[in-house]
Amino acid sequence: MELKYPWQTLKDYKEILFQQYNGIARISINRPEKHNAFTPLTVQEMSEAMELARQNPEIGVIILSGEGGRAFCSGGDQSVRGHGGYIGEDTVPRLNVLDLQMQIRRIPKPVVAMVAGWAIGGGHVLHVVCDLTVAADNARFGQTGPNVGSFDGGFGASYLARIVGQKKAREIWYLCDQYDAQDALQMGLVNKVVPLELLEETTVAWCQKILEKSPMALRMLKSAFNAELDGQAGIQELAGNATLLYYLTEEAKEGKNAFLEKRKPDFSKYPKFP
Ligand code: S0N
Repeated sequence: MELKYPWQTLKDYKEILFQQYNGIARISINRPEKHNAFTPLTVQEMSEAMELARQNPEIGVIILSGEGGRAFCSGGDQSVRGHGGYIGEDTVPRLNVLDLQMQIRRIPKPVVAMVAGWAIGGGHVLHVVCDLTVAADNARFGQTGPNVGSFDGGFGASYLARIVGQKKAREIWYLCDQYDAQDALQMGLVNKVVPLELLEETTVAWCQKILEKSPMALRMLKSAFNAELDGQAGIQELAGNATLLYYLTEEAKEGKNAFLEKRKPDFSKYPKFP
């Protein structure tokens, strides 16, 4: 799939592309010969790129995608799956995609999955944990775990059930059927379906719309959506943002200044809102 926009490389990696265009970062799995199955290295690189995108003040939204136009991601690379996880060059078995899922969920910038072709297994879970999914008309979705001796009982099950409902989520996992883009749209699994040739354009247009919005409002909303589902960890994320906002106030600065100036703080002029 030829890209239409002049994406610029932010950093070179072996198994992913990490690029930016107009405030949008694109992290794309670059293993099209394996339908973009991930190895521990792929995940490690995605994780680093995600952190770089988080820290980069120029970046407001992140696109997750797969190269080649035939697959978003086909999950863990079964050829390197060993005893207790996926095995990289250091011979240590890892399930590090679970950390990446958490990172996507907690990064305070929207993450948009741009899905062409297969989103299967752990690859399906990756799009599920993204904030939004724009799918091409050739996209196909599904879980394979019970066929290949694997399962994701975390976000891959519980968050999926929040999106499509308990019955449908159980069907997806128990039957391991594949669903086309229209099926996915109907069950609320994706936000929009477009012809493959319009996938990049539409996803970028959605990202540009997001970039016009208040970054603080988006940050608060993302953590609020998470808080409802994530228990204590979700409250911690939302409360961290409340602290950030409080630190921006003169009222909070009076407390810090008084400490540094070795005087009693004077909060008397700050309103006691009803
Ligand atoms: C996607 C499928 C249905 C596409 O079929 P199609 O179009 O017939 O293409 P193929 O000829 O099958 O594939 C083309 C080439 O790509 C290779 N390939 C595809 N997928 C993988 C893969 N996942 N690993 C390694 N190679 C893959 C094919 O082998 C082929 O190469 P050649 O031509 O050289 O033979 C079909 O490809 C398919 O069903 N793929 C497998 C999908 C799958 O089962 N994925 C793994 C599912 N499990 C996970 O993802 C683990 C989940 C996970 O990560 C996790 C989550 C929570 C807790 C733990 C874990 C954990 O890490 O285990």
